[in-house]
Amino acid sequence: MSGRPMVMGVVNVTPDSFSDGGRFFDRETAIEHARRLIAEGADILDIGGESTRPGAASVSAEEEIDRVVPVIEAIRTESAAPLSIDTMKPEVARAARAAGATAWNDVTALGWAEDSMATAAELGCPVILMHMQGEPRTMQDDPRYEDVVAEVRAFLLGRAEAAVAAGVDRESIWLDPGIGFGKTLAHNLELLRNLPRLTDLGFPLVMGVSRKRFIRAIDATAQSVDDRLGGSLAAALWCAAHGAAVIRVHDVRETVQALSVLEAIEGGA
Ligand code: HH2
Repeated sequence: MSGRPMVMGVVNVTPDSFSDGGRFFDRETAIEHARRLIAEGADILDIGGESTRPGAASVSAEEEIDRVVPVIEAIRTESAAPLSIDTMKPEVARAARAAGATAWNDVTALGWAEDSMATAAELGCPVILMHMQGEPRTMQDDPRYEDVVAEVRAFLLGRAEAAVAAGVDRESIWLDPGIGFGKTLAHNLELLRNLPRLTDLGFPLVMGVSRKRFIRAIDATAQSVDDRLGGSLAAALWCAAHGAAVIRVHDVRETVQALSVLEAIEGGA
């Protein structure tokens, strides 16, 4: 590995169940959070207005735009940090890009809408194509694969080729195996063990392991997402040591520190 991977800090602009103060509260909280992640060393922020957790309710494009655009505009006025928009909807990606987002992170690999591919080509920014089996609401019901690594690899390559055919610049494509998206613990571990079979596709690899449920499946005491920092760091270091280009995380400060220590050790080899 040369240099540490980029750290992508997660900024959610989704309603706060403790808040009855309406969107202003969520917005201000998100902007404050984004500032903190930049100060903690995030290389890129991933802004999302719709949760992709299993069972999460879906949100209209208008609502999503209403959530994320003011946050992107606010961050843009005070920072030049790269910002990705985490959405499956082309109209949200378009609005976010107009507001200053510099990349599109799509958990459906540009497969959600008819015009997703064409929109990505038109926006002309980096795009993250992620693998998911099924759809968020039901994806964890009973995921099955013959060979999870081969299938995820073939899917990602197929989507990358389709994106290039639709006019997306090859250099703008990043791939992500979608840890936890329609995968059992065994599937997630198999993918993590075989990262070189994904990096050898020749595209930067994005990995989202932070606070995910597979950590709870390994450590039953990690019921709450707040109990999963140790597992998140272990997985982030593994991904970094096996060629990931970007690690998507909630705990930016701790991850930057862990990656810096790994880099220092490797630098002395
Ligand atoms: N994971 C989540 C959302 N978006 N995007 C990419 N490219 N890769 C991922 O692994 C990924 C993603 C879900 O993360 P989670 O921590 O469960 O939810 P949230 O986004 O609300 O933090």
